[in-house]
Amino acid sequence: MACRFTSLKFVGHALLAWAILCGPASLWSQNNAVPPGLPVIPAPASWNVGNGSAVLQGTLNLKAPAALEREAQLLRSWWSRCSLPAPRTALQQPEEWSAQLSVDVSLPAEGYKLRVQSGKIMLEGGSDAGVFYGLQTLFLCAVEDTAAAVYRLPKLEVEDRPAFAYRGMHLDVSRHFFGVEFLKKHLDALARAKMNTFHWHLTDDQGWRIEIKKYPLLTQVGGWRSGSQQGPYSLQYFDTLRYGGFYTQEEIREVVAYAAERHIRVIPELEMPGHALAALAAYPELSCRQKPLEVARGWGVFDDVFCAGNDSTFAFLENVLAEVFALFPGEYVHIGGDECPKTRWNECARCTARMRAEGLKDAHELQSYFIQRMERFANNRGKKIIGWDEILEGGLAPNATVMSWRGEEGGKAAAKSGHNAIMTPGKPCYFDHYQAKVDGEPHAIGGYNPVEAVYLYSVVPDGLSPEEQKRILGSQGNVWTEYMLTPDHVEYMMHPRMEALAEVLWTGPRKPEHLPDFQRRMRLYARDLERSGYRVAPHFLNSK
Ligand code: TNX
Repeated sequence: MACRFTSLKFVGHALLAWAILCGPASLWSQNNAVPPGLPVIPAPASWNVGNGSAVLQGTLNLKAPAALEREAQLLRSWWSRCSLPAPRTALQQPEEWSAQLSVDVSLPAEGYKLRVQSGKIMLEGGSDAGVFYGLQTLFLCAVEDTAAAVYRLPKLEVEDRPAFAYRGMHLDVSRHFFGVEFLKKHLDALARAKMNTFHWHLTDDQGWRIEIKKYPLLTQVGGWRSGSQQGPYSLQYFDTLRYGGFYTQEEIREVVAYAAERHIRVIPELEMPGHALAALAAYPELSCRQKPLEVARGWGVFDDVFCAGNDSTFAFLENVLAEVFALFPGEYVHIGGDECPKTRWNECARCTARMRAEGLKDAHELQSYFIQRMERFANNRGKKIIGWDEILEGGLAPNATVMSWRGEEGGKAAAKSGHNAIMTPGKPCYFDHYQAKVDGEPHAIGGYNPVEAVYLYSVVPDGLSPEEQKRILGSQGNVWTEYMLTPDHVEYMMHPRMEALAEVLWTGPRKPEHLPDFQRRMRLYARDLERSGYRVAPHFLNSK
C-alpha cells in the first residue's frame, strides 16, 4: 500500500507492487502513464520513472522556506510514519535523505514538479497549494515492500497541473446532519484526490445547521424536526423522534481552518428564497402568510418560501449573510435559488405590490429581483454569489456564477452570456443516485450514475466557443442526503465516484481507453482508503 495515514502493515497488493518496482527497466520508461503498482489518482500530466527505488530510512534533512512550514510539517510527519527510524545498513540504501520544498511562481499556481532520486526529494510548486499537491503524489508513490518491512520510493520525475480550477464536492447536512469529526475525515479524502472545493449545503427545508448569533431561533427551532418521515426509513428512525443538530460558529471556523490547511476552500450555501421552511419555522413572520410553520418532515419542494415583498426578509438575510461572511474568508457564497414555487408570491399582497412597484412582469422576475438584491449586498461586501441554474430565469444577476444541475443547458446559457459556470448535471454528478444495478444496494433516491459514467463525463459542454469554454470553471459531485443517514453511507456513495471525477477535473477529459488503467489504480487506492477507515463501494473494484 502507499504510505498515507497508516503505519507499516501487510497489504496483499504491496507484493505485486514490489515485484514491479524491482522489474525490468522497460516497465519504467513509459512516459505519461502511472507506473503499475502506484495508486496515484488523479493521474499526473507527465511522468518519467527511472530504474530502481530507495528505502525510506534514517533522518530527513528538510529545507523549506518559512512560507511552506505547513507543507514541511506534513512531510515530516509522513516521514516519521513511513521511514525506518534507524537505518538498516544491510539494505545498502541511503542512510540519510534530503528533501527540498520551494515555490517557483513560473509554474501554474496549483502545479508542481517533483523529482525523487536515491535519497533525495525535490519538490517545487507554483504556490504552497502546488507544493501540497506534489506531496499528495509523493505520499501515494511510497510503496510498501512487505518482505523487508520497509517503504520504498521509485526514482521519478513528475510535472503536473490541474485541468480545471474548480474541483468540488458538495455535501447536504440539512436532510441529515453530519458532525465535525466526520467532516474532517471527509476533507482528508477530498485533499487526497486533489479536490479544492467543499460546497457545504447548510440550510434547507428540513434543518438549519449554522449558528447565527443574531437569530438564535434558527438553530434552536430550525435545527430540529420531529414526527414521522416519509420514505423507507420512516418507522425505523423518525416516528416520534426529534432529529437535528447544528454547527456552532466555533465549529464552523474549525472546519474552515481544517479545510484551508488542505487547500480546500469552503463555499457555504444558504438557501433562498425557496427551500427555507426551517428558517420560516423559526421566524414565520418572514413567510407570505405569516402563520406558524413546521420544519419539514418529508422530502420535496414546499410552497412556503421567503416573502419577497417584505423588506424585513432582506434585512434578515443580510444580517445572516454578514455573520456568514465573517466566518468564511473565501470569495464565494452560494445562495441557492433552486426550486422556488411561486404559489405564495402570486397570492401575497406584499409580493404583488412589489412586482407592481418594481415593474416586474411576473413572479419569475420577482425571483430575479430577489437574487439580484442579495447579489448587490454580497458584491458590496467583496463577495461573489453562486446560484443553482434557476437563477437564470427572469434575468441573471450581473456577476453571478451558475451551478448547472438540470442538465447542461444552464451552464451553457451562463457561459454564452458572459457568466462563469460550474457543471453539476444530475447525470452523472449526482452521487445520491444508484451506482450499480445489483441487489442489496443501499436505498438511493433513484437514477443510475455508475462510476464509469462519471469517469467519461465531459465537463465542457459541446457548442461553446473557446472564449465561452473558459467560463466553465469545473465541476462537482453532489451528495444530497435524503436517504443517507450515516457517514458510512455517505462514503459508500462518494467512493469511487469522487475519485473518478477528481481525475476528470485534474487530468482532463478521459476516454474509454483510459478506464482500465483508472480501475487498476482505483483498486489499489480503494484499499488505501479502506485502510484509513473509509467505506468504498465495491462493484468494479471486486470485479477483476
Ligand atoms: C434536487 S439539485 C435538489 C435537492 C434534492 C436533490 C435530490 C437542487 C438544486 N435541488 O433539493 O435534494 O434534487 O437529488
